[in-house]
Amino acid sequence: MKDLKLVNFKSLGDERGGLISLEGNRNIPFDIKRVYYIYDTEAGVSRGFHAHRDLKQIAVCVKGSCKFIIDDGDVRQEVLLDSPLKGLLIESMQWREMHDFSSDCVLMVLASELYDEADYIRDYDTFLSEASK
Ligand code: T46
Repeated sequence: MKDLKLVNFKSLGDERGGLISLEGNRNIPFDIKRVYYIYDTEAGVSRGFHAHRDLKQIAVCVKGSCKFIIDDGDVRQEVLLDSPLKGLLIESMQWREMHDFSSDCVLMVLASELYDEADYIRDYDTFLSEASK
């Protein structure tokens, strides 16, 4: 697998506080069609456990932290997201798991497509078989 792609965002903040601007096809490498965020995750809860056939996403912990595992069917890599200044690019056909959410974690995700359950692969063996094609 190629190295995980972390995108560093430029802070436009000043003495009043922080400000980050995210723009499709500028500092986000796709047209942004959907934004969602995950928050108030209970202690010990893990999420994800799926891949997407076509979807690309950028995940940003705008508050707190959580750990991502990204698996291309060959190599599993782990990354801690703990800053609003960095985004993890999640490519299509990458299995993802999210663990170790801090109690204050707000995980914002920018997505290249509208929600489509048919794009999900929620079974790991099916993912491995599609990833090896
Ligand atoms: C991903 C990781 C990082 C919708 O109806 N619309 C949406 O836009 C989303 C994201 C979810 N949903 C529904 C589907 C499920 O019934 O909300 C429910 C929870 O979704 P899910 O169990 O897929 O959530 P996570 O946290 O496991 O995964 C989410 C995204 O679904 C997924 O695309 O990459 O965050």
